[in-house]
Amino acid sequence: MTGTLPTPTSQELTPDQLLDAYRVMRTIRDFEERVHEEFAGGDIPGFVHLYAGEEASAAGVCAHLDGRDAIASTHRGHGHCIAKGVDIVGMMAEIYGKSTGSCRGKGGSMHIADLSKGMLGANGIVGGGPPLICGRALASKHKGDGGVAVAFFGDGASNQGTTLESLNLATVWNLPAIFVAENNGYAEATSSSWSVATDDIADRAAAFGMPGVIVDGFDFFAVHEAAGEAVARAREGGGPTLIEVKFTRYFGHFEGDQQLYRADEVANAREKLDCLKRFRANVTSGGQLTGTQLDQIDSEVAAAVDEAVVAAKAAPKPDAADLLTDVYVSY
Ligand SMILES: Cc1ncc(C[n+]2csc(CCOP(=O)(O)OP(=O)(O)O)c2C)c(N)n1
Ligand SMILES: [Mg+2]
Repeated sequence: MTGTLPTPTSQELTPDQLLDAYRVMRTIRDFEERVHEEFAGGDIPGFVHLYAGEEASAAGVCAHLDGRDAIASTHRGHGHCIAKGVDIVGMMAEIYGKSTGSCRGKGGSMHIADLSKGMLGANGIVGGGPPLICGRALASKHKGDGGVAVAFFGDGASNQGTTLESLNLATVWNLPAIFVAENNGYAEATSSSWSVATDDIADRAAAFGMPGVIVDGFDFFAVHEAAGEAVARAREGGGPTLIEVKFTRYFGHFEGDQQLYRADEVANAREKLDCLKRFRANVTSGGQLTGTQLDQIDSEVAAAVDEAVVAAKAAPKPDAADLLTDVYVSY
């Protein structure tokens, strides 16, 4: 049941939904471009993996989710957090390791979580998210709360046993689960053409008895349509789906990666495939939105990201006394 869907258009969404989608993608892009600059300045501790270029995946999937739903993310998690509604002021402070951060500065970039938003966490364990969402989806199924759970994971993570076991369990338990394989062509510096046994990750869906679809990850509308079908099926008790989203990440695997394993693919993608440019062309040529409306969002987002950085820099670090707080969950 693997297939590629026809390219949908902006006609199916209201102007407000289009504005929301654009704001999410623009916020992710600006946030990531700014973290890239700030990291180079040397004030951000730890490892940072940026999501720029992949915005349409997080935005297209999370547009269908609400307060009942949860997502599990990856080490490249900022975009997933933003698309699920996590506050960027708290996120930026977290990345700076400050006490006002989403996890009080103790997690950093790779561990941002906000359970109040259904964001179960970025995750330093490659393949860590799929088992988590099986648990969350099983809980929703038993509670009958209509919730779905989504795991975003990379092409590298698609080879992990945890991911393959989760795909199996999701079908065996008929879970309201969605697996979004974000195939950016590399796991660190290793090309997926070397490491993934099938041409397409979506082909693996058949082995686990679920539908598998491939979408152009530079096209918000393609992701949105595929995710809409998967979420509707999951909510109706129709079980899990595997969606493979193909695109290119714009920055290195981590900040500091020299990227000796690739040449001009980023410049080409930024110029010819970019999801924000395509979205703008689509909605303005179709007459749903004007360039002025989008420019307005650009300015608001730029100001909001700037404020988040200023606040993060000014915020205090956690105290030594905070070391032993939040270690155990209390019920
Ligand atoms: C279990 C585990 N093995 C290895 C690593 C080291 N590691 C961190 S990111 C990464 C590559 C992940 O590639 P992919 O899943 O394609 O995600 P991408 O970075 O491309 O978004 C690896 C091997 C890890 N963090 N966890
Ligand atoms: Mg990858």
